Amino acid sequence: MKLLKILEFPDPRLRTKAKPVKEVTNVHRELIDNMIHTMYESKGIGLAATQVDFHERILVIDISEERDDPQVFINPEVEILNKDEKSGYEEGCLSVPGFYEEIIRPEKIKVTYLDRDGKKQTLMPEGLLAVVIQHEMDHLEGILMVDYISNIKRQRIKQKLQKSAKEKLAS
Ligand code: QAP
Ligand code: CO
Repeated sequence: MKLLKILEFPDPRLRTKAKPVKEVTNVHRELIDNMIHTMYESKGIGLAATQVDFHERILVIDISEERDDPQVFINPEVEILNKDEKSGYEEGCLSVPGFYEEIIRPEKIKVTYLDRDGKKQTLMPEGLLAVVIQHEMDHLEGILMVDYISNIKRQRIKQKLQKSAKEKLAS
């Protein structure tokens, strides 16, 4: 298994819109295994292919306490079941390390996707899983958590991350 490099905000590659997976192949399955490994090593609960600079529509998520229940979503599509029911959650992002912000999103969604065998699946997730799916699907559109917060806060986060990236390069 390979540890993949996770792109960090404001890397412009995070703004790439991912293309649908035409057919789930072993190349995809190998990437998925590496993404799951990378998510666990980084103590994450979700990772989108965009974040590891692969621009096809793939997500991996594990919200289990035991970290032994990886879920794979290929070509996910979300339907918002109730536009008026929203809730806030303190979100983090492996591409925005060290920062957490409350983001308001719809609560009730239905997700249709392919699993790692290319089989079509449907899910009506609740709570954290619904939040993480929406957060990760944003990545496939080139949208980041920081796009939902004020410009001033986003600028501050950008400066701090650029500063630590520079320090890491120099060390
Ligand atoms: C998305 O994000 C998410 O800053 C997944 O230093 C997370 O796994 C959606 C992480 C929470 C909703 C709620 C972040 C790890 C992990 C950090 C993650 C960090 C280390 C983020
Ligand atoms: Co993220």
